[in-house]
Amino acid sequence: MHWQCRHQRLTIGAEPLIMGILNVTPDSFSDGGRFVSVEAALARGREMLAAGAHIIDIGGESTRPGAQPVEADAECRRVLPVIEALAAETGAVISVDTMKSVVAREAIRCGAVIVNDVSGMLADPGMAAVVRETGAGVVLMHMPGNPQTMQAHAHYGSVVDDVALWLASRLSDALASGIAAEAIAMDPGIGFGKTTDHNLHLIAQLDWLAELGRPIMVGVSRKRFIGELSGVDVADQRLAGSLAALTCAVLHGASILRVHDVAESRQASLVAAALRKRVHGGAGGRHA
Ligand code: HH2
Repeated sequence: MHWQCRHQRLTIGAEPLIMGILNVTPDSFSDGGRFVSVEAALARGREMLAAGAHIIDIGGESTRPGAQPVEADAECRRVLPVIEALAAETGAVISVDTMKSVVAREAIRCGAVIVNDVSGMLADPGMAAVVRETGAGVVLMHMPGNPQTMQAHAHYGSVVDDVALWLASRLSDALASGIAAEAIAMDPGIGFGKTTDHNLHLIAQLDWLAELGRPIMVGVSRKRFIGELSGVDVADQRLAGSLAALTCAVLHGASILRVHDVAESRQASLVAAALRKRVHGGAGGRHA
């Protein structure tokens, strides 16, 4: 399978793609405030590429529960200089984490090739046109409501069925608006309007989402459910738990992994992907 992101054709195959997180925000839950200057953000981007990241996801608005929205102008001022400089210097595959079509269009002009929209293109009616016209790749993520309200929406019949149905409907709307199937990736939105139990169900039954026929991305890195399960309050001390969740996600079909800790996640993902091949009867067979 391929993920076509403008001129970049990413292979979705044996090796999961690692998307390194670069939040140019003062308030993100884990790395907020650390990379607000262009120089610090660039240095972090270079560091993640050297550690083996395939994609750098640059965001200028925190989506943690209860985070305050940011105006488009301010979001552009945060992300555009970093995208432009990193794209020019490294030629890296860059994704912009935004729900605003204006920010997405400008980010693509500056060199981004993927729009990571945590609202599944529902927040801004102009988003689908930007994706279609530019040929950018797009991540359609499940989030009920918005970051201010999503935890109040953490009620499902069956979380896996409900998220799969929601994503299927976002996928068919995207196709109906003229976006190519090859440009689309899907994400269950771990931690977005979900309890720990919901997150566990989604990760352990990710295979159902793979039935949609598009690459599955997951973001478990350092999230609150890892802290709840392990009793670790400090987000950047949740690496081991994050790798456990990431391994399970890969075993169940995740092929794009949004992470803070690139080298460690890449190592875990390569081992998990090799195991996945054996679990599902790939090369070598049962007794090899
Ligand atoms: N999680 C976050 C942000 N964007 N995008 C996708 N596709 N999937 C995710 O799971 C996802 C995402 C939240 O994490 P982070 O960016 O580290 O924090 P914040 O939103 O506070 O900036």
